[in-house]
Amino acid sequence: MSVPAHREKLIPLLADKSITILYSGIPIHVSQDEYYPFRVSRQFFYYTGLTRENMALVLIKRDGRCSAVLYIPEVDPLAVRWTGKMVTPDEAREISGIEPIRYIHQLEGDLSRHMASGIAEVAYFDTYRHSAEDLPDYNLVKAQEFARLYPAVQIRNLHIPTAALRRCKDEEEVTAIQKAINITKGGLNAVMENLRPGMYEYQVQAIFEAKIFSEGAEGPAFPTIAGAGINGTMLHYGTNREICNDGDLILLDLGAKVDGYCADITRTYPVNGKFTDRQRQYYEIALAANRAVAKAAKPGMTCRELNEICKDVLAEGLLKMGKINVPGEVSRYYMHGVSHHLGIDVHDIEVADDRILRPGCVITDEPGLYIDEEAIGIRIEDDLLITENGCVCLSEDIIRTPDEIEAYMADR
Ligand SMILES: [Mn+2]
Repeated sequence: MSVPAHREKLIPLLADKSITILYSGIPIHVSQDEYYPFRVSRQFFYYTGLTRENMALVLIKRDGRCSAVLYIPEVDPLAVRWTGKMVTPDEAREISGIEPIRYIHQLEGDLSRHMASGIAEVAYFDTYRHSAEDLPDYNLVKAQEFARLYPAVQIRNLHIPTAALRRCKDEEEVTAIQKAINITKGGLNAVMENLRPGMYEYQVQAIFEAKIFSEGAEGPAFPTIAGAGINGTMLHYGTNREICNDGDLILLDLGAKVDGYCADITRTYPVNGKFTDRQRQYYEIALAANRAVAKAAKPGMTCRELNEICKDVLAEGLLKMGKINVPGEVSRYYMHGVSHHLGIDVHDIEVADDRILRPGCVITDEPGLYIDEEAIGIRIEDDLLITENGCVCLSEDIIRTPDEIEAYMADR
């Protein structure tokens, strides 16, 4: 992971006489002695390559120069006994490329000394808030604490410069996404090999997840969606408790996570291995939209413009079928955007006031049709890397045409 390069790119975006304090996060309590699985701050991961709790990165910029210090917990033999190995200073140095490494219990004292010496007029924290109803996350809590202690220091949001950097992926990031996609492909092939009428959706999920774990993925990039029949028309269906009936389609929106990066792929398969004529008609329309977006995506465009292209193709197909009477009615059967950015987050962070695609952006291409009254839900999702003059489909060889799918499922 080229995390030192990520920090180097951040430095020019930071104000002079500034301090940046970014925490990895703390485990969130569920009940009794149970904690939610720890999820590291994605920004902390981007700048350090580390994924563990109770760590912090501090950057101090003055006179155009920037120093970095990484704070980690001291290895505690009792904690190791219960929950396994901790990151040693040598490992932290090796992974992050940061020197010096100090202990997290030294951070408060260090900050107090820095601030007393008047080192910073600006302090960067990750103060991103997804929704006003959300509990504040750890970085936001620490920003509020800091603001109470040092009210004269201006707090700025580290999320903003970080979004600008994370938007364009470097070679190593693209490699990680490609690995995640390749493992996802294996999982989807395993599904096609084993899918049968009468199976439960969770069994299909299990086939996919067993395969990606066995191929070395960290796990699913997000909760696997396996929706058969009418459930395929619910965009983020995720209970996966129902039966896949003969004659149903099953919509699978899923992905592996590898080296901290996500794949996000959707395929829609006939449960019994063969599309009905009606299903195939709709499928071909969604596929035409998928191909049109992959053909059009290039630097200078926006995801909104790609969505217009997608909607035009879907509307044209539905008009031809006689399913709708005017193009605007397409929104009855297609109601989401065709693209989002993809990276460390499945819905990767975006730059709010600059949505133009650039080389290095990785976006999804995911048209769908959701026909409730016929219990047909179809989505075909690929991942595109924007290049200098167009794009490459990183998931091109995950089979997607009805003929390919039927042939693969017949040959099992
Ligand atoms: Mn997606």
